[in-house]
Amino acid sequence: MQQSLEENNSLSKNYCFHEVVRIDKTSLTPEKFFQEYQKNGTPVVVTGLLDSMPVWDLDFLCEKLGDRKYPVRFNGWERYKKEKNQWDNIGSGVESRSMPFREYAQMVRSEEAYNKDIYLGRCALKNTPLEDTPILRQAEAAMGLKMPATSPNLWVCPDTHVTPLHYDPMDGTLVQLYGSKRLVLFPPSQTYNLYPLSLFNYLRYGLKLRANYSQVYPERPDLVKFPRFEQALAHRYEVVLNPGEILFIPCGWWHEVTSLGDGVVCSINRFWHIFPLFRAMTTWNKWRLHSGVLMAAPHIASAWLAAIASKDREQKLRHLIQRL
Ligand SMILES: O=C(O)CCC(=O)C(=O)O
Repeated sequence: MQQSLEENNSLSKNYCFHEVVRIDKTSLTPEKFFQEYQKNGTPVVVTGLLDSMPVWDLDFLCEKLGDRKYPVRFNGWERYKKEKNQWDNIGSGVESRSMPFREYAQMVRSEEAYNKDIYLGRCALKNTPLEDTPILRQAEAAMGLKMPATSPNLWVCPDTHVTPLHYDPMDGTLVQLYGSKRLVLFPPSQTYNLYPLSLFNYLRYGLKLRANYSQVYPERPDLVKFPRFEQALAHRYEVVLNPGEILFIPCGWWHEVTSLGDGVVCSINRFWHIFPLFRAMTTWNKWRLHSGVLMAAPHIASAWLAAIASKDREQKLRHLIQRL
């Protein structure tokens, strides 16, 4: 990856950042993707594979998903004034309400979603008309991706939403479909310098406050509280993902995602089993997270029992599976 001399226009503007390499479909082969990116776990943006994708705007999504219900996260803006270790929940742990897609689309159109930072995040497209999009399947095949761990997930929000700095326990592909997203990334080696939330939160709060999230706000870091973050800044990567582009995010890579655009922003992502096995075995961040989930086992078990006993069993169980 080449070093960019461009200055970062964010609050940490005194620091350079590295650029994520972009590779066009014309020079991509599954072998090249494996040798240069997947084998070692290196992020890359692939361009040109989705040029004939339909426009995934709100009208298109309402037509395809209309009355299907999805859990929608009510973040609210107040939380961003507090330290993250004072938050009640984070990411998939945020309180959500199930609602028809059409109702969420109306919230985006009326700006209620913007005013209250309401996010339709990580909603499985399984069993919907959008589960299997042939162009996307061909794109994944062109990258040589073979072992999906999940179905595609939909992410829809107004511009300005920020998904806080975190990492995932699997490889991921983030496919940008409408509007753009700016991602700030740090390699797994910087975990200690990014002050992850404590693993002990799992014992106290279950999956609400997960340890794969950083305590630092990378755009306005408090270097008195988090002095080691200054070392992480030397390893900062940044990329703006535009419609039709696919970002490969290897397991353990930290990323913060800011939605950009004018109105609605839409992406899908998918998680993949880590390949090759050697990288899966040696990615410490993955094991760190799995040990946290074990610590949350009593909370998870009681939530499942409550869901099984509830009248709305199917809906609640589906919701719990998504939160895992
Ligand atoms: O787009 C987002 O808001 C978050 C996506 C993400 O974290 C991922 O694809 O791993």
